[in-house]
Amino acid sequence: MLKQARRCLAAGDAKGEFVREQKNFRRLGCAECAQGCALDFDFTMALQPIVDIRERRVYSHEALVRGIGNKPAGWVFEHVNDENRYQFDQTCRVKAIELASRLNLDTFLNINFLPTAVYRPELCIRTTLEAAERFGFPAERIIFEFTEVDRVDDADHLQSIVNYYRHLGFKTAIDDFGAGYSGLNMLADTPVDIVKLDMALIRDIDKDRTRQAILRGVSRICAELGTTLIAEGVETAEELKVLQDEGVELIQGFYFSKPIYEGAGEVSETLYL
Ligand SMILES: [Ca+2]
Repeated sequence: MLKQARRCLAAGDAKGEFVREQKNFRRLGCAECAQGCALDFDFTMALQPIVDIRERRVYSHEALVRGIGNKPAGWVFEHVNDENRYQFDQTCRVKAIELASRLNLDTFLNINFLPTAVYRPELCIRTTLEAAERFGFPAERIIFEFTEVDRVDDADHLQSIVNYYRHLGFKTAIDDFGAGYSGLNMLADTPVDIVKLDMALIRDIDKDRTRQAILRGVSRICAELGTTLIAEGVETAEELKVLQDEGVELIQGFYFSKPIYEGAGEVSETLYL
């Protein structure tokens, strides 16, 4: 895939394909990129398994930022601002891939990215491809999760990024589906491989007929679209039972495992229903 991706990059450059005029963003992003400016704070990753309950194995691990010494993600994000957002996004990818490689992960790797930190998709993906190559982690096992939290006015920009990543062979996922701006209109405008159902729709779903109805609806939409559904934030066996009965096969949440600081964690066989 790497070779194919590189060919696509070259072809894209030559044809000017996917290159969109994003003057303000491009100026900031590429200048930082060229200077290779380092972040003035350090951080690392925790990994949380996403479990395939049908196959009874770990399907993927989501990389989640942590401060050194397992400081919470909030501590890290306090250090991110408009000036370093691009560098931070790129560094997140490299750190996630480096950790996955160090732990010899044989699963997929979910990486969160900030659409607002990607200026020109064809340039901003290079660091990721190079990290995959350098650390020997197969790029085709990377899943990019995205959510739009702060810029709803540029749906075209988001679509161009997601389409480009898919074009290169990466899997893409809408994160926190059903929360904030990650809703049905995003799914309608931006075809993806995976939808991650937000934890607020999962919480106490076993006691809540409304949430069960929403789950059935989303599940049916995903089945019709050929989109994979992941349930996030599953905490109890009762919640898992509802999801399993509805045919959801990929589960993430404290029920199976909390994020493990710089580790991959194990899922106990006794937790499957
Ligand atoms: Ca996520």
